[in-house]
Amino acid sequence: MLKTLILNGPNLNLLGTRQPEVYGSTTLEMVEDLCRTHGSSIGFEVTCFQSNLEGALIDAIHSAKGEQDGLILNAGAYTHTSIALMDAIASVELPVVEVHLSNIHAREDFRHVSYIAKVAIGQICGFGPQGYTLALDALSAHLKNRQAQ
Ligand code: CA2
Repeated sequence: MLKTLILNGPNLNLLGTRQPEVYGSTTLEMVEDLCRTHGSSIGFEVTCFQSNLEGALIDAIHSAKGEQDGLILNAGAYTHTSIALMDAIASVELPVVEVHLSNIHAREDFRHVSYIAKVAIGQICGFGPQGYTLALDALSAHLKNRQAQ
């Protein structure tokens, strides 16, 4: 069984409780349940972690090396600011799929820049919670293609 860590960054613990017009009414717990269920249906053991702290997210990325086959990351607002998270991803050499609930390219200019995109295998945004299951499918396909080569 393949293993993946789903990481959610700052303020995503508030999902489903505020700003439903932007981020929907699904809670983070519901998103994580969806990921575990969909993950196991396609052969993934899914671990979930959320933190509001940049350093805790970096530690989780470092710890994934040798433990996980890939990562799914919604870095929240750190997406647009964190060279440290980008460096952490580059250092572990694991495939990372970047996810955003909202379409960051249709929002304010400052959300159009992603440091994560520079080191991710791809980005999924604008599909709400379904973006996480699409990311699992994309990671699965990526890992299978790599095995076949
Ligand atoms: O669309 C996304 O998933 C974002 O990563 C969400 C971040 C935002 O800064 C990024 O530009 C795009 C914000 C997460 C805040 O989540 C909240 C959820 C409910 C209520 C308040 C904030």
